[in-house]
This record gives sequence, structure tokens and C-alpha cells, in this order.
Amino acid sequence: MYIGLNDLVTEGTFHWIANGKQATYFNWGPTQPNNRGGNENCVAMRVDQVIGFNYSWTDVKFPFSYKVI
Ligand SMILES: [Ca+2]
Repeated sequence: MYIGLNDLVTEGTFHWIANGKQATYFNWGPTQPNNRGGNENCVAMRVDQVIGFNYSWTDVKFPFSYKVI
């Protein structure tokens, strides 16, 4: 589930799509954000049941393909 947050402009600095403001609250899962492959710039919330990740955030590619259950 994409939550409308991205760091497309500046790596590591996340802004909300909705209002362009820089995010001040984060709920990253373990080891996230990892910018895997150097091009994960959008943030999704995990809704799967993997222990330790439930409802936490992870960075994903844009346009992303992330399985949402
Ligand atoms: Ca990134």
C-alpha cells in the first residue's frame, strides 16, 4: 500500500505527495529504508503478517510493484 511519501527529489529526504511537506514522522520497518538497487524512492506500508514488519514502512521502486494483500 503506497502511502504517498517519496524521496524522488533528494535521496533520503522524504516528502508527502499530498502537500509537498517534508515528513517528520516515520514508521520504518527493520533495515528500512534501504534504497535497494539505488532506486527505491517511494514508501509503502506493509500489510502482510511477516513478524516485525506488520504495518511498518518500506521503500519501494517507482512505479512500484509491491504485492498488497
Ligand atoms: Ca530512496
